[in-house]
Amino acid sequence: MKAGLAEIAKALLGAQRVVVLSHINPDPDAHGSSSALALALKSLGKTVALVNESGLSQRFAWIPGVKDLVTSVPSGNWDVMVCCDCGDAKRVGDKIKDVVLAHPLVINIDHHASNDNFGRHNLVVATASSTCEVILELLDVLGVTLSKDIATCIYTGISSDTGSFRYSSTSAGVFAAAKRVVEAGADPFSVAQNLYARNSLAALKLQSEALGQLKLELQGRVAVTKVTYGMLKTSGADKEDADVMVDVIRDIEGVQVALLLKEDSGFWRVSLRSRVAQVDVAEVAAEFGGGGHKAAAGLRWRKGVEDLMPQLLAEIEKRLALVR
Ligand SMILES: [Mn+2]
Repeated sequence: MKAGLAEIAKALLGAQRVVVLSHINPDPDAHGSSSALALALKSLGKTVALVNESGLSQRFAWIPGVKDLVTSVPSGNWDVMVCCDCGDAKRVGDKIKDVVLAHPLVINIDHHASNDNFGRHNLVVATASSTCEVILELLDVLGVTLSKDIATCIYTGISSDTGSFRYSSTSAGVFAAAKRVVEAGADPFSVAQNLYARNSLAALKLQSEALGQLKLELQGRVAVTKVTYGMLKTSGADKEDADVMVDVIRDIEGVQVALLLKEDSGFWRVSLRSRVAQVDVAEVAAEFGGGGHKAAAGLRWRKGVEDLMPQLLAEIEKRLALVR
């Protein structure tokens, strides 16, 4: 059994009132893992608050259990706080972070290699495809029966964090976990429709605008584009519609690293993707205060992007020099 698993199960079984959190701007793995755990704990008779500081966006409203989500920790005494898919405590959001840091019993369940083990108990499995895959192991130790809803949550996080079973994290264990949750009632077709086949026209217009801005750097090995507020306005798309752009430009033949610069209120949000082992974008992002995974990472930049780009490209170039 993985280190941390038994003590986390013990802490959760001994608790009555549990807060389950996930990171701001939640992706399907954040929603899926936290919702699966919340549903599981409820099935064991616990009182559960499912909390996300950013709240629920309509595009993910189909994920089971998310309708119960609230944006701050409800008052009262909570025995345990569980953070799902958060590389560090700040990821829960600026307001909730202090509540988490002040709590004596924080459980940290994650798969980011950069995780700083901020919990009292930590279950960080960097080889796992997704936090949902880790949660599935925990549910077994908790003795939870997989309902169709729990299974759907877990399948959703695994599918999304593996890029629909395409990324290098797609191990035999991923398929074993997927098999189990499909047998328990998760429907791959309906999850795929919800995750990948609900693009709005506005999102496609934004993509076309962002592709118009595409630049190839370092002899075509780095693709860069940006999404400004102006582009969101003219296309009618929302901020989340921009996120997928970085994966689109990463998949251009010959591109090894992709960068997407998104304008936010007072800062730039930069998404980094790598297709080569020599360029660990979590490491690159960490140079600028960010973090993430080897192949997918992010950072925030408070100054102009004109300052950032040369520095960022220099860090990437150093690492690309190691690629044959
Ligand atoms: Mn994840």
